[in-house]
Amino acid sequence: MNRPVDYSLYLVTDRGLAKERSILEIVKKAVSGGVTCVQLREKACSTREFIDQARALKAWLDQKGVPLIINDRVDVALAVGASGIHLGQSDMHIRDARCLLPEGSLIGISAESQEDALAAERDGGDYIGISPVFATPTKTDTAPPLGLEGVRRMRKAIRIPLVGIGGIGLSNGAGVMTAGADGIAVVSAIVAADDPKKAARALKKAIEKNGT
Ligand code: TZP
Ligand code: MG
Repeated sequence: MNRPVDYSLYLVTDRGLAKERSILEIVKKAVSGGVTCVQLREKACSTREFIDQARALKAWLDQKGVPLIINDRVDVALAVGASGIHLGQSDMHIRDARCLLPEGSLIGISAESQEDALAAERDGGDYIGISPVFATPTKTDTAPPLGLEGVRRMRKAIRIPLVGIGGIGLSNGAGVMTAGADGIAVVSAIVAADDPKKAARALKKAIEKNGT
C-alpha cells in the first residue's frame, strides 16, 4: 500500500505570477515553508522546457518526499516519472490516463460541479480539485464560485480527498478545511508572495490551527 498523500497545502505553479523568479526557487521556498504537494502547471512553454522543468523539480522534491503532479500532460508525467497527473474536464479521460501511467500514479481531476466530481470518483480518480471555491483573477474561465456551502455539499457527496482551489489565501483557507476539504490548493497566495516560504508557513499554521 502506498503512503497516503498529504494534500493539505497544495501548491499549483504559475510562471506568470513568479515575478522574475524561477519556479524551482519558489517551489523550494514553499516546500520549506510547509507545502505538502506540488503541481507543475505550464500553459505556454515548449514540451522540452516543460520536461526539463519537471525533471528539475522532481529531483528536488524527491529528496523532500513531496509528490510532483503534472498538469494536463500525461506524456510529461511519464517522461519524468512524476507522482501523478492533474486533469481537467476536457483533458485525457481518467480511464485512458490509467492505461498509460504506471500503477500507483495519482490522478487528480478538476470538477466545478457535483456531477463531475461524482463521475471522477466513480471513474477511479484519486482526488478531486473542486473549483472555484472563491472568485479569483488567476483563472477567470470558471463556473460561479462554490463558496463554503458548495464545499460542504461536495463533502457530503464525495468520499475521496477533496482539494479546494480558487481565491484561497490566509484569510479564508481554514474555513475551506472546516467545510470539509482535505486540502487547499493555492497559486497566487504563494507564487506571487514576496516571501513564498513565509506565505506557505502562515497558510500551514492557519490550516493546522483548524486541527487538520
Ligand atoms: N483552477 C481553478 S481556480 C485556479 C485554478 C488553476 C486558480 C487559482 O488561483 P489562486 O491564485 O490560488 O486563486
Ligand atoms: Mg487541464
